[in-house]
Amino acid sequence: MNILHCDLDAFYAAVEQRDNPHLQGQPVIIGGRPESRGVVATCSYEARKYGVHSAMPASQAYRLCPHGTFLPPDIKKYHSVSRQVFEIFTDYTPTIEPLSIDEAFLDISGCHKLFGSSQEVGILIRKRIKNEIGLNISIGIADNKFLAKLATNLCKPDGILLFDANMIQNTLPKLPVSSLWSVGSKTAWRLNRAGIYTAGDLANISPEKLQRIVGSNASFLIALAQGHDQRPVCPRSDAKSMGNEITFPIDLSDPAEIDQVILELSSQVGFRLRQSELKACTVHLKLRTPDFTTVTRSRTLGNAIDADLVIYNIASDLYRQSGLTGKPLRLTGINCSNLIPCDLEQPALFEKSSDRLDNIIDELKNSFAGAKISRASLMEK
Ligand code: DCP
Ligand code: MG
Repeated sequence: MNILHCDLDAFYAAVEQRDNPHLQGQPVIIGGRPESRGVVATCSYEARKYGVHSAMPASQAYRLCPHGTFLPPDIKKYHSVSRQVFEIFTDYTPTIEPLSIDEAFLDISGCHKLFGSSQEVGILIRKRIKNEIGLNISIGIADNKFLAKLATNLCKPDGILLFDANMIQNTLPKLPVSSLWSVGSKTAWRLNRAGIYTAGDLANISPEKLQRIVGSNASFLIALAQGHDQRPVCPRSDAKSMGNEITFPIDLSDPAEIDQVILELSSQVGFRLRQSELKACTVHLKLRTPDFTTVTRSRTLGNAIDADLVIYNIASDLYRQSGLTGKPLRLTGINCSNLIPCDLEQPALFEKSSDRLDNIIDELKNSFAGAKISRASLMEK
């Protein structure tokens, strides 16, 4: 039981509740303004009781929870909190695979002598994040990545759960197929249509039959349904590419709104690159139209990059040159490839002004908590 999956609870909303005590225990919704066409990034568990969730149009969230407090995201602040959280992880193991701004796998095989059992390490990490950062993190513990993440989902919010042999035998078979890694709503629908509803149903099916339904993913899915997952925790620099994408709840066509999504995705990918101490030489933009046609555009640079705004400028440029500006889109994604570790990169002759500004803004925000400091260009957008 050496794999920990750690995921902060209602991350953006929890940071705002921490920094504004009058919001504690209240429904807080982070994202677009209720009157805008924006979407919900996340919301506090108090707001989830009303049916509000991530990616829902903000106007719908307002109808469900009109008394909620709606706040715009303060991405820079969340990045700096996230860095503090990841720093705590590194006190326990170097084998950390960041999945997003608030989520990571930790392989803690080597740290039992120093810190005790996996459960004790989990308890310690939860306590430190609560005491030193003021946030709740849920932690799943298991023998492999799939079961650890499943455990986190089962114990959220503010929980810790060991997915042991007893749970593999008694709990896993009863879970719906949608709990399995890579089974989205479409695959779940196809499985259900074939009479396969639970992980238990999947665990006993012949690979040949399953292959006819899900294709080459069949043996991987059967292994997961039986509680097996061989994938190692891939620390930072093993990744070949890093990307994030968003499928919109309703198609978007307004170039300003798409640009805003590109900015958000750039900051997510930039964050992951910096967390992994990697830089990218190629930026890819992926656009999918309502008829599922996927268009990708990419640009390879002479230097390696990791700053949000540099990624954004390239991706936004690719969007404008894509021929799809103003056309409806159902998905937008950004992927960075040709990754190199930061310490292998040739040092730039002159520090780029955008990087320097990133650092200055981070420092100011850290020194004056709650202050509204941002780039004018971002504020205009
Ligand atoms: N996020 C976003 N847009 C989404 C999903 C998430 O901007 N469609 C942002 C806001 C979240 C953060 O990423 O706070 C982390 O995502 P999670 O999926 O971990 O969601 P939360 O941490 O908010 O809630 P949970 O307790 O379910 O983990
Ligand atoms: Mg989370």
